[in-house]
Amino acid sequence: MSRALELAATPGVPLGPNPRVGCVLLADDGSVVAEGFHGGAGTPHAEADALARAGAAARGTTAVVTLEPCNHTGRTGPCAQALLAAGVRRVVLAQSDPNPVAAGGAATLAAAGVDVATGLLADEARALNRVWTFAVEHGRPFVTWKFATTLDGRSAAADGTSRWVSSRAARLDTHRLRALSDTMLVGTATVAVDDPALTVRDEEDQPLARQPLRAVMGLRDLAADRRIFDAALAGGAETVHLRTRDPHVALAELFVRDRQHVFLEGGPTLAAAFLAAGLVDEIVVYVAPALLGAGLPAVADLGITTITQAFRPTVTDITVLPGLDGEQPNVRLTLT
Ligand code: AOF
Ligand code: ZN
Repeated sequence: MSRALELAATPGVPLGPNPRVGCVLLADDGSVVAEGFHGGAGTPHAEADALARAGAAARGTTAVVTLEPCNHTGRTGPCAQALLAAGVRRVVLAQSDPNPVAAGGAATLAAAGVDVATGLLADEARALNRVWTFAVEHGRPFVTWKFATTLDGRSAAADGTSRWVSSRAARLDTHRLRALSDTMLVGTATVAVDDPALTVRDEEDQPLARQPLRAVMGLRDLAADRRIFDAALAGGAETVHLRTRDPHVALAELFVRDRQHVFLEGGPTLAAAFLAAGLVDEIVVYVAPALLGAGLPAVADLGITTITQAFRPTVTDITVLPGLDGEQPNVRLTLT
């Protein structure tokens, strides 16, 4: 199963909307007959990939697979049927499929007389597909709220300027994290005031080939000349204006568009709305060694009036980002 997890994590597989899955076919003596992995939506599932490589040698083998074999015909055929047709005798799987459309393969296989064992390295398999699992189980995208702050909790100066609170190293790190999401989301006020391009760029400031969806939410009309609407600037990245103030509605609309990981980038009103709705699943904050004394907070009023009401997320990582070109280091905190 460790090997199947490695196969699932094969580099270069495009991000979402499908999970990463690996499969190893074993002979009775424990030797590997064939290996396979899923290369992204529309390509063969991991089991089908391994079965194709094994050919007739698949008969009588044990299939070790990181996700419950699917039981449905989606973009490709059902893996449970393919395993049966190939004569696989035993299936060992890690994570049960949380997707109700595809689930049921374990029961189908067992009913046909295949010996099925579930749960081996299930935590590792869930962690590998953390965002996909979350989105399927909750019926909405996973939300990462990212902000940059000074030592005294300011994300912009009193005149609204925020270029740049954090260091170049921190901004490069932000682009790396943006690229791991499938959607960047800001409020209409941020687009009107800051006019961000919301593109993902490399160290040479060139747009990456794959750009996350650029989403803006809020009721305010936006001028067409805002940089977020400039497709040429972003290597063809799409933009959507969600005409709602309700985070639940916005996430529902994004989920319908197969979005699984929203990178929420402000501003303070939008962040407060998501926090108040309990819709922030992870926080990434860049702390810069700067003091403003006055200025705009990262998040608007949450209605908290006394210290016992403080929102206290759990720190999962602290990383120092060394300064580039003589800049001071910044600190990145990750919290859930
Ligand atoms: C498997 N093996 O390798 C994967 C599975 O649209 P489709 O046909 O690609 O189906 C996608 C769904 O199938 C996905 O949401 C998940 O439930 C399951 N993925 N199942 O047996 C695989 N990638
Ligand atoms: Zn399948």
